[in-house]
Amino acid sequence: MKHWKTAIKTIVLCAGIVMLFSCGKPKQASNAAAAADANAAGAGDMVIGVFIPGVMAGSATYEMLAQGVERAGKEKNVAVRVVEAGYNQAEWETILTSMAASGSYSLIVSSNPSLPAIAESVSAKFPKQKFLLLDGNLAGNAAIYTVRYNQTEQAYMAGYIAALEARDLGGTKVGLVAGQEYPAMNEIIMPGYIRGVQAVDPSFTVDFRVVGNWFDAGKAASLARDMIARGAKAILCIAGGANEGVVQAANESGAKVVWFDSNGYAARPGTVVGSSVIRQDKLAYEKTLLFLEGSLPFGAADIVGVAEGYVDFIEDDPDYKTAVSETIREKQADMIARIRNGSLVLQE
Ligand code: RBF
Repeated sequence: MKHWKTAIKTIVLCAGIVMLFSCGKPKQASNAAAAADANAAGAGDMVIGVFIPGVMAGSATYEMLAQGVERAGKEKNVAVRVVEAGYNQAEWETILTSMAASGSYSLIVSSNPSLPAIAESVSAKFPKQKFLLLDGNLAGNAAIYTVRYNQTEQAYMAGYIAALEARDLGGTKVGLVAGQEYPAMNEIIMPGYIRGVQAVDPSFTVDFRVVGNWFDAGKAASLARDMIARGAKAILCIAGGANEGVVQAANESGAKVVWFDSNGYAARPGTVVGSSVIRQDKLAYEKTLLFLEGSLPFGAADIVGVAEGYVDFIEDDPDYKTAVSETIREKQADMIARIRNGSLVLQE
């Protein structure tokens, strides 16, 4: 009798875990698939998991994350499994918990400012699980290493080009469309953007709007149309898959768009006038390699920026040269040179 109860309990528990890994989450791993990967790689139980808090399509930050980890895995012959956790943020901790509970992952890599708190809570239940978190900040947990970007620099460079373009179009206003509000947005990115804008002209103002998610391009387009109607001449978009709506709206009315995280000039040549980027693929690759070599400093929290080569502004794209006048490109280049040579210090 007792045995039956234990057996039933075990079956229910296993079914629960299997369901968790197979219900409607694209590219989600099953334990069996993860184990198969490990065997295929000939690396015993070494599987590195990449937890995508959202989906990859339309979010360069996540695409670069997966690319970087996969490159390191390939080089060291270690299997990498990407788990897209989807847009329902309420499910993220459960999904991350099942990954840790599976015991399949020697390391779980992820990225965004909300992950440190989630990973810390998972870590309390599964202390052996190691985490590498980019674009997040947490020091002092022996199972977690974080590294974030100097987003004051990244946002400042975006604000500067937005204001130069707005002034050129006879305006005094620029915009920022964000997927949602979060501390890094409100306390670092937004203030950095305003600083960049007002370095061009202290009287310029920023119209800030929030989509409410990272996928609704229709909503982003209507927000952008309204901003443009109220005088915004250039808009920075940080809204993942919803960015396309901002590009659409700007394109209809001759307003300009500034891209964040990756090179976005090709999204609409002539409309996209700036790309303020992070080298997330490079950072994910290098930190994963460090882990595989046994020297990732768990417990530490680092920050990298322009000086270290992980924050940049793309100036050498032909579409930048066609979209932006030489005079404006020179002004932008001067400002970037001042950040590089240390005469303009943008600390958080
Ligand atoms: N950025 C994206 O590009 N796509 C996303 O799906 C996305 N989801 C996020 C969810 C949360 C809870 C938070 C705090 C941030 C998210 N970000 C997303 C923003 C991302 O971490 C980063 O701040 C921006 O990409 C700018 O570098």
